[in-house]
Parts: sequence; C-alpha cells; structure tokens
Amino acid sequence: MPLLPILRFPDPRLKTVAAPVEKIDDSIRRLARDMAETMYEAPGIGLAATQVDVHLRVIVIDSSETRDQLLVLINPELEASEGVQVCEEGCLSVPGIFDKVERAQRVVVRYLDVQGKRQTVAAEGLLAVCLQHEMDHLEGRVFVEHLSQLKQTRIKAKLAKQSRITA
Ligand code: GNR
Ligand code: NI
Repeated sequence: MPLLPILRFPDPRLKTVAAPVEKIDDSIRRLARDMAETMYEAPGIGLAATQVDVHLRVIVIDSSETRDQLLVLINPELEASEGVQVCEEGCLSVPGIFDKVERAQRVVVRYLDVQGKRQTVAAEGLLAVCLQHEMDHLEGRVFVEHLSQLKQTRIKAKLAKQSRITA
C-alpha cells in the first residue's frame, strides 16, 4: 500500500474546507487504509485527509500507546464539548514545531465508520485533543493558527529555512 505525501504548512491547500463523504465505498475504505499506514509510518497519532490533499471529511486516529486502536471517522461532527485543557501540540504538516494550544477537555463526536454505521466517541485528554486537531484540519485550520501572529511568522521562517536545507 502506498504512503501518501503530506502537505506542509503554509501550503494553501491546507486551507481547503473538506466536503462530506456522500457514499462510503471501496475508494473511501482504500483512502482510510492508506491514511492509516501513512500515519503509523510517520509516526503520528492522527491524520486528516486534508493533509494528503484529499478534501473529504475523513480522519484516522490512534492515540494508544500500543498503536493498535485505530479509529476511522467519516463525516465527524462535534456533538458536545466541555472544560478546557492546554496540550503541547505538533502536526505532521508542521514538522519540528511544537506549542501549547487550548482545547476542550472533553468532547463527544458523532461519525460514520468504514461500514457506514453511525458511531459516537466520547473522549478526554489526548484523544480529545487529537479529535479537535483533526476536525480543525477538515475546516482548513492548522494548529499554528491558534498561536499569535508573531509566532506564526517565526514558524513560517523556520520551515522555509528547513526546506532550503533539505531541498
Ligand atoms: O502526531 C500528532 N501528534 C499530536 C500531538 C499533540 C496534539 C495533536 C497531535 S496530531 C499529530 C498528527 C497530525 O498532524 N494530525 O493532523
Ligand atoms: Ni495535524
């Protein structure tokens, strides 16, 4: 199975708002499989289709220590959220950059699984952070956009310098 190339911030394609999946067929299941493989290989704890330049509402997440709790969420919707937590976040689209972001402590998310069955996940802590981080990607938002303009400018400069070195 192919690994998918991941878009890097500030690629304007990361700003695309993803469209709902209309029909969960083999092409969607293949996309989810390829995204999961790409996430595990990276390694990361989540990946949104937006990051692999597919603008459909599909997310894969595995925030378990054992890397055996894959969640595939299609058309996820935030049903409830409460509390506040601050977590140091990173993003596969913003390599080498980590900073604190404020998020809800607990969320309830409704979604369709790869069989098209309605599911609900209630999460707190890191899984709740990851769900919010991935749902942001589907709205065209990257975590650094929660930071100050000054930090965003510095991050763009640092990433531009990195890509000159690695080019
Ligand atoms: O791998 C990832 N780690 C992470 C750590 C803290 C908060 C969020 C994340 S998600 C990130 C993978 C990614 O970029 N998903 O979009
Ligand atoms: Ni990310």
